[in-house]
Amino acid sequence: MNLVFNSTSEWQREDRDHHLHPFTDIAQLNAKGVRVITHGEGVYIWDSEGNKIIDGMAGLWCVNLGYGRKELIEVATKQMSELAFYNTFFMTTTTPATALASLLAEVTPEGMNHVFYGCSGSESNDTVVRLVWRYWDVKGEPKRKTIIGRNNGYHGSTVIGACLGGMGGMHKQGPLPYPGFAHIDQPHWYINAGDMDPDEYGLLAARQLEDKILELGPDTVAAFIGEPIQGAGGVVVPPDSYWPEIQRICRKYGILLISDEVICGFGRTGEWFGCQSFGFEPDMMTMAKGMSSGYQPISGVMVRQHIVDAIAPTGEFYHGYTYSGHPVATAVAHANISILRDEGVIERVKKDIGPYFQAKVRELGDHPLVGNVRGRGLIAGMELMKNKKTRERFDPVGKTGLICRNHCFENNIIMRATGDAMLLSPPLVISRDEVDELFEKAKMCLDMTARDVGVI
Ligand code: PXG
Repeated sequence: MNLVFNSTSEWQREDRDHHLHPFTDIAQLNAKGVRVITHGEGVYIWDSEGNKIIDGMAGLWCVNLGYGRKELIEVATKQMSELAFYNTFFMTTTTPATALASLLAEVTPEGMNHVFYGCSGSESNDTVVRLVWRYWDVKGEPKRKTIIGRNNGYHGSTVIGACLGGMGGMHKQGPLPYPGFAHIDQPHWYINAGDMDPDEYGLLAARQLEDKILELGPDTVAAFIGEPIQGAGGVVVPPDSYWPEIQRICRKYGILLISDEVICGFGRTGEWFGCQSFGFEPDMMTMAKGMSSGYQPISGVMVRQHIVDAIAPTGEFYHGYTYSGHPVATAVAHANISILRDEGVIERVKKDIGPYFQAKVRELGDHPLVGNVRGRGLIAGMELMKNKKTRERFDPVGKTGLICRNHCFENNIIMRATGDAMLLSPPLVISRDEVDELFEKAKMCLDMTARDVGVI
């Protein structure tokens, strides 16, 4: 079987003929031809035409240590030769699976001492749901089944991930969400709040949770799940008042609070976890992406002690994946987290490169197309507006974002578009010079977009 093709057009042909891509308009892709990425180093990737591209999205919000870290490659190679696979079912473990669990207990918030492993954020959110249901069963409150998420929240693409999330497009393509999943608004101050004080709006947005709990009946609600900063939904940074109020409401009605840290976890916001940036203490956290800097598919749910204590004495929990705690993935994640810790990568996001990046992105707030800039650490969103003075949006929303994304594509910078928000989430190891390059290119693409849509 010939697995190696010689030219971009051959790769494109084979890809078109045999590969179904995630979240992709197939006809559109086939008309254009796929871009073939061949290698990466630091914050750059290269395509099969030799273009060097600055990756403002760290792969897919995940390559926190950047591409080509030798230590991670060596650890994977060594682990594969020692023990490429063994499972963690049936009273067994492997040394990397346990070593990583122990390290995770150290770097995650106080009181979180146990991890349940998966291979993707979606899988781990399925695990969260199984754990939530089990918890309330063993606590003697089996009526508590409903989980509340948020519109435009993203928790993955499995059936349950899509139920937890609030992506209308995904829901429409299935009979989703299933009963037992409910949603409140996202805390999007700029779009929803007019001139209201952000903290006042944060409280208002959080109180929708209380309204929803009362509407559903407090004794039927099991948990609330949210991303500290919504990522795929447009880098929606809630006002500071939001999360403490959400926590207060969860505690008041005794419902579990879940932080989906798949994007925010492992340093993205300048703290180890997003919940620490926003001052709340979840009962469980979903982690993936930055857990291994994307070098291996791995995820986990961190579970607070009181949940473990409730479930542990009650017999078998019928849940798990063949690759839960995969030895190569856990070995690589262990090396990745050790580097994040020992090299002070997250400290640097908090004190140096994060503030530098945020100052730079806020300069783009002066751009005629950019109505709102938001972010923390090394994550940012810029909302493109038809008229920033009157906060008039483009119609339809999304077309301008796509135009901008296409300019980025042509000019060798990766930015993601959600609606008309342009998003950045570069590797945490990005240098100041690379941040400068990123924003030079971003501004150029914004200028081109502004000309296309007649804003300058
Ligand atoms: N939770 C959050 C907060 C995520 O961002 C998932 C769960 C699911 O993880 P997996 O590993 O199953 O994909 C995610 C994933 C985008 C994009 O276009 C974002 C994600 C995935 C794919 C595309 O922004 N986030």
